[in-house]
Amino acid sequence: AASTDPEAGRDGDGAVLLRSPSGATARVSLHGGQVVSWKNDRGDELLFTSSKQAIMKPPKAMRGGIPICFPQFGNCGTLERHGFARNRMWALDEEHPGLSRSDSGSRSLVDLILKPSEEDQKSWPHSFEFRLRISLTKDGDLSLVSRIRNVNGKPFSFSFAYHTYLSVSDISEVRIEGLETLDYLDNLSQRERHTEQGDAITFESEVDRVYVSSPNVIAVLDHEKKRTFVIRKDGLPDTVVWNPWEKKAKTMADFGDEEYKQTLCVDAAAAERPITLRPGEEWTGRLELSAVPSTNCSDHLDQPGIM
Ligand code: TA6
Repeated sequence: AASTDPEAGRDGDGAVLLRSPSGATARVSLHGGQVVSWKNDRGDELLFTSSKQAIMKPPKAMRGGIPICFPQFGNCGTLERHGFARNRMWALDEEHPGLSRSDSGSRSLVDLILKPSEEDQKSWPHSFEFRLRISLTKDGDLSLVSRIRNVNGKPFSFSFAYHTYLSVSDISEVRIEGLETLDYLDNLSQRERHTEQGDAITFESEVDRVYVSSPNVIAVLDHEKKRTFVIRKDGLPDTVVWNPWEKKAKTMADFGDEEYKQTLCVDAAAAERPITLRPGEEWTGRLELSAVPSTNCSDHLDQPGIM
């Protein structure tokens, strides 16, 4: 079995292990800077990962967890879908030792860094520094803070998403609150613009939409698990909602035919309009995920966005 090295807080695959005082845990792969597991203090896995993910070897990103889409979201550009950041090896950010250890010796945050390789600059000729801090709050909430600095001589533009695969009991039992009446771009029909109806969103077929200018707090309610995911974002105007459903699931080698029932992607994103950074400028995009018993989710929803 993969030996864990508590000292280094790394498991046999080199992933970084985070643990909050409340007992929640998270695993971060340096491949893609990807969160590949987030568990609550009872050890329940809150993120979906495909049973088929082993089929895809690096540099291909793992199907599940939270891949990071940068510098391009989806196919809106000339690069490979969702950009290259999710397919690259990231480094521990030594500048920010950031390895603050809680009293119990386990770490609750890690700082990673990505800089473009020469290869990357052939397809995307820009110099940047992407610093990513992943942490667990004392209550076990998962926080991701991305800071992208333009260390170039000229401006550049990018799009971005935290491609979050939530684990759900049964997709037909799930609904999203907070996107009602918003405009969305439908990726199933050439990004046609539509307006969402007035009710919470439920699922009965393939969905692939970019909800534009969405609120900074939305909720995903899983009736069967009596669990609500509260998603807070900052610096990311849009929310992408995706479920491949049955037909598309069958076309994906690294995704089980029935697995569309156990997951829903709800991504904090900058997808509609690219973000432009002038030389020396830095952008920050934050995501904070909480998983709370549905009984008291309204308390959480009333709280303002990320401080
Ligand atoms: O976020 C939605 C989306 O862009 C879909 O169009 C679908 O392609 C999904 O991402 C997964 O993309 P991937 O490249 O990981 O297969």
